[in-house]
Amino acid sequence: MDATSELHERGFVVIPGPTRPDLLANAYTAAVASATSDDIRIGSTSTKVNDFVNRGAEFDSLYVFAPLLEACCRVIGRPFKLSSLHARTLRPGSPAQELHVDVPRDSADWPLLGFILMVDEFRPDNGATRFVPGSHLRPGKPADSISDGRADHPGQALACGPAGSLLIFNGSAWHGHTANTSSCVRRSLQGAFIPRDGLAGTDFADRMQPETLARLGPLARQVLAI
Ligand SMILES: O=C(O)CCC(=O)C(=O)O
Repeated sequence: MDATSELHERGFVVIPGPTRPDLLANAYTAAVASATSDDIRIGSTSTKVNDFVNRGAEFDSLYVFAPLLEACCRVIGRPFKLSSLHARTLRPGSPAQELHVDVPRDSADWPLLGFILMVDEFRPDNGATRFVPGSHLRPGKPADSISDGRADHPGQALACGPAGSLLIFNGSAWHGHTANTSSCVRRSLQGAFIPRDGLAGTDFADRMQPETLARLGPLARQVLAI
């Protein structure tokens, strides 16, 4: 099945990403290390760092990557913008995340196109994202029919890939990270596109740094709605 059909029918697809994995890992490490506390959120399973639009040129190619924007055209189907782009480091020993959809269907932010750039390889033992293929084609969210959202789902499939892979998914597909039973972190850059008239998670116009703005071309400015 080609990538377009896979995204349409299964609700997710893994393709090679735009950045060399070694350069990506180095840039991620440096960017996370230099973030200030107001942009860092330490949750029960993960540490997140906000706004990877303003954390270095190494990340610029991601949110204008042609296959990602093509996926937005298909899934969102009308003018769209980047809503968020953050780092997520999933700690070793973390349990599985509940299956969920990213936005309700009656939200102004629907349809949502999500993406995850794998800074580390995504494997069955380190928390690879799971999906229930085809679930985006049916109305309803996991909590409507599942009592334990963390439990394995009989129909689930793992989105595994080598470092540098890009996972693209329909935000209505039931998904969540699996348990990280390995002894290492699972690092990723995660983001979402939403309809242009939706409410972005991050106000990129407000946060825009002069040095970022200076290097952004017309496509990036369009995608960021700045
Ligand atoms: O980190 C992952 O694998 C999935 C993340 C996710 O689904 C979320 O944060 O909503």
